[in-house]
Amino acid sequence: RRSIRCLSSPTPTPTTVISQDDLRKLSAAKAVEYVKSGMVLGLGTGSTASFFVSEISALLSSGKLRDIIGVPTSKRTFEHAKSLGIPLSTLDEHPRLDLAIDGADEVDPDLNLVKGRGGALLREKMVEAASDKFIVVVDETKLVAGLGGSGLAMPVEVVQFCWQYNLTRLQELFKEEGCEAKLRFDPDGKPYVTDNSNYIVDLYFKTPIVDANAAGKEISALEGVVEHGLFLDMAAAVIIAGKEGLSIKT
Ligand code: ABF
Repeated sequence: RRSIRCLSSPTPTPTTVISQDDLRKLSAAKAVEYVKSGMVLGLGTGSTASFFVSEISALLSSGKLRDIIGVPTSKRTFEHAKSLGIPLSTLDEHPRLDLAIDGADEVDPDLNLVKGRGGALLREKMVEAASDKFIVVVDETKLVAGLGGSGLAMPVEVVQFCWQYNLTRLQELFKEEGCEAKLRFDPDGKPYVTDNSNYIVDLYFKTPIVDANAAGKEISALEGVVEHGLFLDMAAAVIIAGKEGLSIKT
């Protein structure tokens, strides 16, 4: 049974304008409270997770945290954490993590997620599945009644070999749902290439996915699919920052 705990918020005056970044910072700052010295930490990707990485670095510098080892979920996060001097490792060296903190693109009422619009879904899923606890940090715009229901992309990482074949099969899988499959491109017009040298096919659903478990299994069963952005039954808690304050769903 899910529960929601509402926490107090900075009391906004009528003139206070809270930006989406402010909300993401609040969520990331709350997540830091779950971190203890000596932990091996999964470091997520995306703007909210990057605020968390900066917070961890500040706490290490001030001596409030010690002996943290970070396992980044993307090359981007690796570079950011390295530039801040956070000691880093890999799943090869640390196959079990204490805690992972990451953002998400969609969160449903059962804490199932769509992730990977930032392109890092494979490493995110590997690191977060290897963590004893996975906590998600979002602003309230990420909450949906059903996954795929935002009308935005549900990413699938596919091998480059015959990507069009992969795309067609993915589209056929959900043709009754009126799903549209599109190859992701970089702003320069070239196909987007993931950290693992794969492509991404973004699935656009017209209505929320009815059975996300079944959908995930069907997608994974396609040869040529590397990973999909449905993160089901993985999150232990979601910290949500909204204009009315912070809440934690468990
Ligand atoms: C990662 O970054 C991804 O799984 C997700 O696609 C994205 C969310 O980014 P942001 O926090 O910037 O909204 O967590």
